[in-house]
Amino acid sequence: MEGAEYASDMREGEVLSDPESAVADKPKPMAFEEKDAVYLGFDFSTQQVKALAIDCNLKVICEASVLFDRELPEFRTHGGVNHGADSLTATAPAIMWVKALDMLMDKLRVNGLDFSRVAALSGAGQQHGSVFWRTGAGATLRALQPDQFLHQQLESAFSVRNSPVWMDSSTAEQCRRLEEYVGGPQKLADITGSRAYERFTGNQISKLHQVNPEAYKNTERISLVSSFGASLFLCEYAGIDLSDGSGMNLLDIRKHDWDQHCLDACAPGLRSRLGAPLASAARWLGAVGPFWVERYGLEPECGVVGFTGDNPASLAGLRLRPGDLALSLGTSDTVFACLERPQPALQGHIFVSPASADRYMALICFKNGSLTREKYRDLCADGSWDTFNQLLATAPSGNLGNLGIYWGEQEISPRGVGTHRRDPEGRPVEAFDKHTELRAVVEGQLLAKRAHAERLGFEIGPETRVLATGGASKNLALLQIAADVFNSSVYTHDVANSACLGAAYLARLGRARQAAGDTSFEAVTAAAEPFQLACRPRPDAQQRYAALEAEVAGAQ
Ligand code: XUL
Repeated sequence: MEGAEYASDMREGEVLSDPESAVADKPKPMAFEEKDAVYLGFDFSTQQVKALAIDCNLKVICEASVLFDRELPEFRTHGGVNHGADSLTATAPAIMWVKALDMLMDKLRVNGLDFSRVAALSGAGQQHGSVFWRTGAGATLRALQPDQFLHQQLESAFSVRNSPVWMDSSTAEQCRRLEEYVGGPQKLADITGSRAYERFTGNQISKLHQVNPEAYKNTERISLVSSFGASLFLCEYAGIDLSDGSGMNLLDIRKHDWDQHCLDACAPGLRSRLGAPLASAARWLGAVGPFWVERYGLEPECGVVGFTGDNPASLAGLRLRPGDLALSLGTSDTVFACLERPQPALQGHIFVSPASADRYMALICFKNGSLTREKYRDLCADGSWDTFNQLLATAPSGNLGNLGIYWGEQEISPRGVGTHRRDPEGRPVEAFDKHTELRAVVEGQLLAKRAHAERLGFEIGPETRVLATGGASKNLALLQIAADVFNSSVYTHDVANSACLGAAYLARLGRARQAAGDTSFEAVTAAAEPFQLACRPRPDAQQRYAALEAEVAGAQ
């Protein structure tokens, strides 16, 4: 029977009966006066589910969150995740996310949200995680009863109880096979925006099909965490958003369709299980299901806009425009950039942009971020950021040609480990004095970010803005070096919950487009608070860093 089922797999170009295809016939959402409208953004993140509501002036009017470990202890997660004995597998129970949503909605109500004002909602999900819906679950979604909790009704909706999440790294074998099948890692990156990564969903599905073919066979639909969230609100399966779908190693990021070769390499019958990807960014999917109207008092016209990944939603929350780059300086450092002409490479990722499908975003994760800066603060500056900054100031920018790479942890971009110091002639050296060391740590990290971003197609121009977020964005000495390295002004903006906020912006964008056609993201977020200028590049910055830049690019 399995063979017959696989033979019916749909091919490229074939029309799927997806809830989205019915959207065009639905009435335009005119039921709310814009001045009263509220937009809700959810974030199904790793450790918690959060939501915030904004009004028509983009002011946050209500927030709530549910922390998995603390508020749902029965699932025994650590940081929202269950780690396998092999230390490679990482999963989370999909039903835990459902139960958390039941609780979150009640908290929003208690916190005073008037659900009848919500004109549209959207959301973000931790990227790459997958939800496997058991055969028949679509019918259950359509028949949700408002007098019961969601989690009571969806208890047996999943063919795989524990959903693989982004921290999983158990699919090295599947990654190797996929790259081989499509003609090598760069070929796969050219199609899907990334070489094969263990956490990417195609490889996770491939593993599931191999180790648990029965569960795969009993699966009628596979969602990302994002489209799973949208499906709950729509009470029907929602398509996968193009931006979040770019984190699967399955989507052709230029054709906006699944790549048949990649599907074939991962598992049979995959196209029909994934459904058609959404046709545009911030896609209006239709109205919330009757469950939400009757249980929470949402209006029947309240719209669901395609949910996206947490990183794309953060890019929207930070309101990056083409030519901008965001530096998120946290435990690990992340670079986001908004691109028009992407060049997929062997490091970093290219995703379709969350706000307009003809643009792209680059995402590069660096494992050695704050922990490295803190380690050298402790070693060279007695644990004091003030001393750290004073020492930084005593070494000139460009560090007289001295350069360091500090990968205390196995680095992701690029793969590597160890500490490497070079003198101005490029000779390896064992140690630097304190001020040279600290400058080498900071300049090395920032130059690597510039090299990786440029390799993915990021072009620094006169209009480029670097937006710094995260703990280290409070450090002005560090931001000045960022301004000099990127030869661009650096801005800061305290955006708490950028993914939730971005999702709320996308909800507003989706509704505006549905009502009035081609509205831009910039237009619907124009009222948001502007960024604050932190530092301008010094006039000779470019010249000071030119030689080092070339050297760092060669070492990455
Ligand atoms: C990005 C990634 C993580 C998750 C975290 O590729 O794996 O940032 O999205 O939620």
